[in-house]
Amino acid sequence: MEPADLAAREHEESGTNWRKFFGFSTDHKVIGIQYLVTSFFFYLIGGALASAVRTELATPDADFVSPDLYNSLFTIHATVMIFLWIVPAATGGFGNYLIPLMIGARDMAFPRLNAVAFWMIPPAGILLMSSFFVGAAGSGWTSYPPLSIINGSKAGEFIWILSVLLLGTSSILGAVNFFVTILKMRIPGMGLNQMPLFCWAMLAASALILIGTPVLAGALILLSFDLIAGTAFFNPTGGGDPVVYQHMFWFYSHPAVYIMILPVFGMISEIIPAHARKPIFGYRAIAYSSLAISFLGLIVWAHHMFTSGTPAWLRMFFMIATMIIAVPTGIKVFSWLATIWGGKLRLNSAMIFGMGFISMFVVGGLSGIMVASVPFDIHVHDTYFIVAHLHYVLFGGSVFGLYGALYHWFPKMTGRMMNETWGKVHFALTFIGFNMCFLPMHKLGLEGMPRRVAMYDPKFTALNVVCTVGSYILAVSTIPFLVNAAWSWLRGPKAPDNPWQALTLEWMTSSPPPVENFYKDPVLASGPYDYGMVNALVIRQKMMKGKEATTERKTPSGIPLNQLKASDLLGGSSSIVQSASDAEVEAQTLQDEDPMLSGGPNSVLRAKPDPEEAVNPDDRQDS
Ligand code: HEM
Ligand SMILES: [Cu+2]
Repeated sequence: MEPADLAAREHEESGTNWRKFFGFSTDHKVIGIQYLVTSFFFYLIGGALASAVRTELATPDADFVSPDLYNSLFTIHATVMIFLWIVPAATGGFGNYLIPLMIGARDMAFPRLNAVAFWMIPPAGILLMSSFFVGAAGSGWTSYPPLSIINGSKAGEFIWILSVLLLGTSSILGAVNFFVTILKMRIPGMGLNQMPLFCWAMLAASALILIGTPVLAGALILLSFDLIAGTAFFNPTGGGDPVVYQHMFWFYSHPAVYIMILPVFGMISEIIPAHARKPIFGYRAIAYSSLAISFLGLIVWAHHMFTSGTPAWLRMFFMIATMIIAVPTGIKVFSWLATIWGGKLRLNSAMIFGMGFISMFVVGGLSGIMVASVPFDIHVHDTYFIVAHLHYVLFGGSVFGLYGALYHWFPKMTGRMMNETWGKVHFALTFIGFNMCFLPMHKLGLEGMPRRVAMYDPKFTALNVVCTVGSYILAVSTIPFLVNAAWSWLRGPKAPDNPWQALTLEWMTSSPPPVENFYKDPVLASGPYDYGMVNALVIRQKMMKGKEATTERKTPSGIPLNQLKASDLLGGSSSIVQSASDAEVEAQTLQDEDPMLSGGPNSVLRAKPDPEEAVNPDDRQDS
């Protein structure tokens, strides 16, 4: 296309046609934003339900709502948060928006299927919310029979099943699309080991969706027969077995926690190196640990059933398998920390949410290892300890990560920058509110406060008040975000194409990108995380030389090399980086002394160019 055309086209698009967001679009970027906005809307609804739950729990008696309504409130709260917020936002939202851009494709493999998958979500959500008119489901998001078959309104329960079936179908259609797109549509030269880590994470999460969700669908369809047709698959009064439902449910729903966290792990792996200005530590370790988590995630489901009469030898297996998941998870956490370590951190909103993610997720991971241990779990099962654990991983983990990702990619999606000050206010309120709301629940649980009950022993009142106040702070914390996002989208300063100087391909096109993503086919000029490589290494080499030669070698401005401070090295015309000749830079290409420990280019853990199809001819086998 001629430059003149480009300008004209850009103009045409920048008069952003907002109507496209309300119609059936097959553009993955429009669909991604549709997912994000819709799921955020449901997040607000889920949050309102949570506030109602916490208001009820501010006092030991059931005085704000009836116990029945309370049951519906926490059931629909959890269902909305999982199936209408985190899963669609993390996979459908960011997955759709980012994957084609990151791999240099023009769209997803099946654009119409993609739109169909999205358009199943609003009706499912509306259906679920409307069930409040007939008495919404109230047996918990797990919907265990026989309770769910006899409890409350059959209509509400049936609507709940239909809604989750629709959402599950949408999720499966999305996963097929991600799978094919990632495997088949990467630009030439991008081998699997040159993919951004978000794509690896989405590959692992999509595998879980494809394997797990059909099993959930099976369980729910059988449950609906028990509910309305009087069959007895799970109903013990007719000879059915409720524990079979639990197995089928958790065969999906344990992997589901990884469906909710793996994509966020991927986002964190993009955000941290970009704002720490360092190559990611352990590329392959992070990539393959996603696959390991995905596999292990499939064989641990019965850790939710330690108290369901599961035989001892089986509990042993599930306990050990569950604890092993801490290994690949720890590999990721330590790799992120090593990436941050010694980095030149930019503490903007995206990064502080990213770092908040790491710290809060680790708390949830540690309580996870605790509950994985059978003797401990028998004590805390069905207490507030579990509620604390799951919120540290799902809110402290997934939601913090999603916020970080929203700040990070907002400029790309909208072409506008967000306000940093309000971003930090948002973080501070979220962090304080979150910990105030959920930290005390560990203690409540250890002292025996049961979950899913509207009333409690008055001795628990004080801590419950703290939790409730924390939840109100959390509710308020969304206001600065909403105002910031809306104002920035309409009025914010224009975003450059690559405001973070990031290296993945989505930053190599305009902000927002044109309809077909790239004006010209993108070229892989560097690995996805080669941040600060040349400068950082030149400095390092120079300092090594400086040490040997003591005072003899000086910078052009006369500072002996062994007395250099980092600030002397960065920027400025007399800086040592500038004084290195190109040849010198080239000669010292990017070797780190210890490949085992290095996060740099010769790290044993780093992505290597694929000799079969590398872009750089030097990396080719035959050249
Ligand atoms: C080191 C990793 C983890 C371990 C060892 C672990 C272990 C466990 C165990 C054993 C339970 C069952 C406790 C019980 O019901 O008595 C549980 C519950 C739960 N976990 Fe984790 N977990 C881990 C990570 C995660 C992650 C990453 C998420 C989500 C992002 C998550 C979400 C949940 C949820 C939602 C529940 C409660 C389910 C319910 O009963 O409603 N967990 N976890
Ligand atoms: Cu689990």
